Amino acid sequence: MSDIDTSPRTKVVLKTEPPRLYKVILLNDDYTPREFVTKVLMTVFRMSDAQAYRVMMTAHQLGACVVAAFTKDVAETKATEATDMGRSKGYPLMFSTEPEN
Ligand code: TYC
Repeated sequence: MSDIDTSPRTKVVLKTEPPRLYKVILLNDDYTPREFVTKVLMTVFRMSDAQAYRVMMTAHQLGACVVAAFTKDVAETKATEATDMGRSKGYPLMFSTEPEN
């Protein structure tokens, strides 16, 4: 047997951070019909009618409402899809994204 010590002297510590989440925010406007906003929330964010109505009314009354949080890609895709549904009908409906924390 050799006298050479071949045991590793460095310890590898694996650190994985959970992915940063991004909020999707619904912004109020004066033109998009309430029922249409509710329908978009149900379609894109899979909310119940009651949930979607509550989120829509919160944005209507306060100016904006957090819809949900997702990974960056998913948040941006959903915000674009929801904004485009309004644009396709000529409405200024707007969804934005921002990092959580
Ligand atoms: N304020 C709009 C109206 O009175 C309805 C509306 C609610 C639009 C929420 C956008 O994010 C919104 N018709």
